[in-house]
This record gives sequence, structure tokens and C-alpha cells, in this order.
Amino acid sequence: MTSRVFSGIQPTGQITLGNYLGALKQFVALQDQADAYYCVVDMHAITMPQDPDQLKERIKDLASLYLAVGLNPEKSTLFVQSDVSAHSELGWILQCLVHMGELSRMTQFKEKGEGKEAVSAGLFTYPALMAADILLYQSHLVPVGEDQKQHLELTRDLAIRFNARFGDTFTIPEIMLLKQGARIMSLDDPNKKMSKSNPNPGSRIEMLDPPDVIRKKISRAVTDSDRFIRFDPEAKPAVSNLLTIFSLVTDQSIEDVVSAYDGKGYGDFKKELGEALVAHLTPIQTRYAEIRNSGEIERLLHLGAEKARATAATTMEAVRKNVGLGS
Ligand code: AQP
Repeated sequence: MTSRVFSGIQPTGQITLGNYLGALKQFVALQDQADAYYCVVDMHAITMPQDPDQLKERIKDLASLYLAVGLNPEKSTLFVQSDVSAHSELGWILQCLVHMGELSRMTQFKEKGEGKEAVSAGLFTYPALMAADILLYQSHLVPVGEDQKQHLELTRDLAIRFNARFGDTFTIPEIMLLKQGARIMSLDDPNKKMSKSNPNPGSRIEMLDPPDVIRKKISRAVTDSDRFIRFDPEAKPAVSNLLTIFSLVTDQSIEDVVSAYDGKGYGDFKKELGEALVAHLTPIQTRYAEIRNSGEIERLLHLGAEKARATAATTMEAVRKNVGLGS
């Protein structure tokens, strides 16, 4: 049996190099090995306030980027979460299975809710919707960045609990985490992950940043106190993060990058990292501009949603029957 892969990204801002190296790049590699479903998870986005017009555009921006990095709609099913209403339906059923204590332990909820006066109930129950996204497609593998590990563990627990209570219904998914790149850190603080919603744009490289902006952001990235280019995430988290990025965008091992800069200073290293990023991202940006302006994206997303709806319907039929729902 071909294995099924599922993953998604929220259209909550400009997609970062962290999203790309931790998740998107794997999506592309996996589409040749598995039956892949990739989603723009717009209903997750509204767990935090969003401007409706901007959200609509960002959905199309993200879908265009999916294509620009190399996802092929003939190989992967590309769709928007809210176009498949089974996500909400199964999300609700799983909310009735998950425990409040489990949701309270989710670190992402704590981080995103911290210091906010009003936090939506959706932000709290988000992991149940994420579990629904994955389980609906009977997914075997879920490529994500490290920050999603806790949610994936909860998804597995919910699938096991559901199967034990209602009979075998869901495939138990495995998380797929990269050894390198699963957690790209902020350029201004190597103890925080690079994030699209960080208020400081200098903390991240955005996939669509123009070349000069990329160069400037890398030249201003924090480094560590000594002058040596060495990979040591504990003692030198900032330089180690830049080395990880360098290695991933140039397809070289970290050891090779370190030896190429033996005896050189941060200045040369950052300058060449900036150029390597520009070289890697420019072709993606060119393809993105062509796709985003082509008007093709809506048609492709409609086709993707049709296929996703059909797969999800089979799972939902079993879920309703096993839970005892409906007339
Ligand atoms: N810094 C990162 N390094 C590696 N992987 C990352 N991912 C996110 N940040 C990094 C992975 O990208 C995928 C999509 O993430 P998401 O949009 O669903 O939301 P997120 O995990 O909360 O990512 P952001 O960029 O931090 O978004 P905001 O700021 O909106 O919360 C996931 O697989 C994620 O692990």
C-alpha cells in the first residue's frame, strides 16, 4: 500500500525560511514517494484575529508558494482546509474526546496566549482540529517542524483512544522530523524559533524578501561572543543556526561549511550566506510571481478540494457509524 502523507501551513503571514526548511522542503521530497495531501490551514489561522481581505489573499499567496517551491498538483493534492467541511466536523468530534488537561499542557497555546487579554476558545482547542486534519486522510506520515511535535503526539493519543473506544477507524500517524532544520531559530534571538508572526521582521528571512533585504537581515543577524565559526548549538546557538541554514541551502554538510570558513571571520561568512540564500530563493521567487499572477491557482485548489472531500468522506462515513451519530 502506498503510504499517505499529510501536512499543512497556516496563512498567517509571510512564509519564513523556518517554515520552508522545517516543513515545505520535505513536502516536495515526499510527493515522489507517497500519496501526499498538503493543505492551507486557514481555519487554524482564525484562532488569532485576522483581517478577512488579507486572509483571502494570503491563502492564495501560500498556495502559490506551494507550487513555486516545487509541489506538483499532479502528484500532490493541494487544497484549502475550509473547502473541506469534514475538518470542522471531525474537529468537533475529537474535541469531545480530548481532555481539558491535555489541551492545557500544549506549549504553543501557552506561548500564543501569553499576555493576551482575550484568548479564543479556538486557540485552546486547535490541537483537536489539527488531529482531525491528519486523521481524516488516514495519514501515515506527517512532516512538520519540531514545534509541532507535541501536537502530533496528542494526535496519536487521540487516534489510539478513538480506536479503542469505537473500534479501528484511524491510521496512527508517525511524525517526520528532520535531523537538521526542524527548528530554525530567530536571527535576533537564537533561543526563539524563527516565526512569521514575530513583530520584528529582522528576526526572520521571508521567502519573498528581495535580495537586498535578505543580505541586510543576514548581516545584522546576531552572532556569539567569540569570533570562531564552529557548530555547537549549546555554546554557540546563533552561529550554529546560521551554519544550519548555510548547509541546507547549499546542500553541503555542516562539517564542510565549517572547514570552508576555518580561520575566517563572521564578516565573510555572513556575506556568503546572504549570497547563498539569494541564489537559492531567487528562482523560487521568479516562479512564485508567474504563478501568483496566472489566475490558475483557484482552479487548482478547487480540483484539490474535490479530491480531498472524496477521501475525507470515506473516513467520515466510518466515524459517524462507529460513534453512533446521525439519523
Ligand atoms: N522556525 C522553524 N523551523 C522549522 N520549522 C518550522 N515551522 C515553523 N517554524 C519553524 C514549521 O512550519 C510548518 C508550518 O507552521 P504553521 O504555519 O502551521 O505554524 P507555526 O508552527 O506556528 O509556524 P510560525 O511560522 O511560527 O507561524 P505563526 O507565527 O503564525 O505561529 C510547521 O510544520 C512548523 O513546525
